Amino acid sequence: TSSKPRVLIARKIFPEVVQRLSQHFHVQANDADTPWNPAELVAQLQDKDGALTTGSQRIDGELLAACPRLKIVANMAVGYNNFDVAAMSAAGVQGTNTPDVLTETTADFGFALLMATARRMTEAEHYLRAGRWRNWSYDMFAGGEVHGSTLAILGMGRIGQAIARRGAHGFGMRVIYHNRSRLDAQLEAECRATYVDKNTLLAQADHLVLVLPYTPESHHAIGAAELARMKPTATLINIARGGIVDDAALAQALKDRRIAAAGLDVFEGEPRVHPGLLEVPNVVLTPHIASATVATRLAMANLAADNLIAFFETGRALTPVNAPQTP
Ligand code: 8YV
Repeated sequence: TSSKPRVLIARKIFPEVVQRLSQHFHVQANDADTPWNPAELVAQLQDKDGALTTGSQRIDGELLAACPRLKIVANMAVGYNNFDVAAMSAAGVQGTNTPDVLTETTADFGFALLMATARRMTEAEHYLRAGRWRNWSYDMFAGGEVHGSTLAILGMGRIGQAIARRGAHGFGMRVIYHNRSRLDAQLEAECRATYVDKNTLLAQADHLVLVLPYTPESHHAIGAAELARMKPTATLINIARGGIVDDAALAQALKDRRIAAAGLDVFEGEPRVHPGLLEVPNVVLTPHIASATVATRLAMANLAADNLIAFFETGRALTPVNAPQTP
């Protein structure tokens, strides 16, 4: 009936989730593989009560001013740096994300990227595919050790802890971490992780994994100065957000072998990639796929949908990221 809330699905998602949402709402869905630009998004959103977005859609004060009916935006991502949370709260708009459902899958990928980077897997595959493999050589693609090495984690939330567990329990790694706040003693013991300051983390890392949210404070948390503190044999893994690493500084450090290698799933200004990163061999590059298993992406879409359904049925979202003011 016409009393159903109007919901925009701003990116193409699983047809079964669109179907589910259609049972509760008047749904309008973007069927294109490309995202709407900001002007198109506003045009589609201005008569909607709710929206399902992905991490690349900016929800800010300007957009909210043009969408007076909007009450909730459900992000199909755990990160929500695309939200201007203060502007949403002031406008009385609920934001939600998709925590927990992607934790283990994303940690698996972080570990895969760490191992591929340490053991130079993609570089070696390119060599093989290019028909250059002729002989065994004692130092052919000799990389860095994973088991028994020091795993350094910057950002010790759910995903950071899941990576720590893999390293400590599966690979006998010594785990150190830095975070805005220290874990409680029981969690530290479960993760077998030791809290250190950021400079100690940088200096002692054999493999430094970034799993922190992108905020004004974490912008370029890893730049030239931080890279200079790392061991020349160290690797850097970013599965968090582009912008946390200064990609120009990283490309230079990789070129100069200031660090051994990097594994990157996220990039400043993605889907563009800094040209310097494409030129160096000692980097493993993937197109923001750490949460991309069929099961996890479906769980993320369903949790975003469940947030919309619960919010309109009960007034309460399941996984809110803010407490909007009531206008
Ligand atoms: C998403 C992510 O696939 O959850 C996150 O924060 O970065 C990924 O899982 C991406 O943001 C699209 O929403």
